[in-house]
Amino acid sequence: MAVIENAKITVVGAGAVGAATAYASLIRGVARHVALYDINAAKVEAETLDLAHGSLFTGSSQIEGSSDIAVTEGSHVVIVTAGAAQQPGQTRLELVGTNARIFRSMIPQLVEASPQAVFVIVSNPCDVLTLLAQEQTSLPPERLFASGTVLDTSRLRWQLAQRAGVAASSIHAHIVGEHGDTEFPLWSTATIGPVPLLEWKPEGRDPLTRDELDDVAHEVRTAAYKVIEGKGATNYAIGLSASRIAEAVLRDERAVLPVSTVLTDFHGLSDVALSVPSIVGSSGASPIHETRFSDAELGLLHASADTIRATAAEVRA
Ligand code: 6V0
Repeated sequence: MAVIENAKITVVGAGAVGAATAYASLIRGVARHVALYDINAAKVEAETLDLAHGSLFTGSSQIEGSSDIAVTEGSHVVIVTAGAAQQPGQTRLELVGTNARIFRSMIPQLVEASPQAVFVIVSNPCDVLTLLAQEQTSLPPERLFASGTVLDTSRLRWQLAQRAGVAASSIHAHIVGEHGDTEFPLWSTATIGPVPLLEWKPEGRDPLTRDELDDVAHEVRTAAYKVIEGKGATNYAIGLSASRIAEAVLRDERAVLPVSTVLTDFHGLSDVALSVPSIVGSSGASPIHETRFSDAELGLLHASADTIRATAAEVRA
């Protein structure tokens, strides 16, 4: 596998999340060609024009957009953000019926247009939709996965960075499980640089306590509700997260990111999509089976899997 030259990414859905993903991809120079596709012709045309008007400042990346699915053809990465968004007070799992219906007709068409692409599902609930889309397309699991808890992990590291007085990029800690209410941090293996998290001494204060870590986990789990309450959607951080995943694929980075793939024999879990630390490169995402879990963390991972399975079963019924 190799770095993809002259790459094309497609962002499906030109709403708050899709537009932010396209914008982040353009300003980060993730791909030479960025395509935006939405069934709402006026919206996709307006967003594309607005993005194109900044071309002078986005290097050599080019943007095109359309309500014709042909615009997506030949993509190397397809990021799917289409569908209804969470309303204030609504959980991600409550969205599932609407978005599963949209996916049933849309995903096969996208796969037909870009048969070699890596597909990244962002629409919520992203784990359940990934599981259903995987069953529908029979693409290898590494080539169809969700952005999962990449965003939540960024939220976690930002929170810890504030408290620990160190750069977020030097904090090695992941949120895993469902991208939703049953997600949790892998505290047992978290470190700051080489130092176990609970032994880290922030300048001028005592080490972080278990209670503080519980507060952090709670803040991360409820972060989206807070943002949606205030502005109606979350979009910038997820846009950056999705474009970061595309970058890892297109540059064949083999970066460790907690994306959500359909698992096979992962600590006793199979046939369910969940986020776990995974290697992301040009062939897609592969879960890291050697990831260590404490007994309690493994219990939480299985509980998260049960929630996703139960929701998927309701949609299939
Ligand atoms: P939005 O602003 O309503 O945009 C959705 C867009 O999808 C609209 O422009 C629709 O026209 C378009 N659309 C609907 N059906 C189709 C279709 N069949 N083909 C093409 N386009 C279509 O929603 P927003 O952008 O705020 O959210 C999009 C999705 O992302 C929602 O499901 C959110 O819940 C989800 N998010 C996922 C996150 C994650 O971390 N995984 C984070 C934030 C939001």
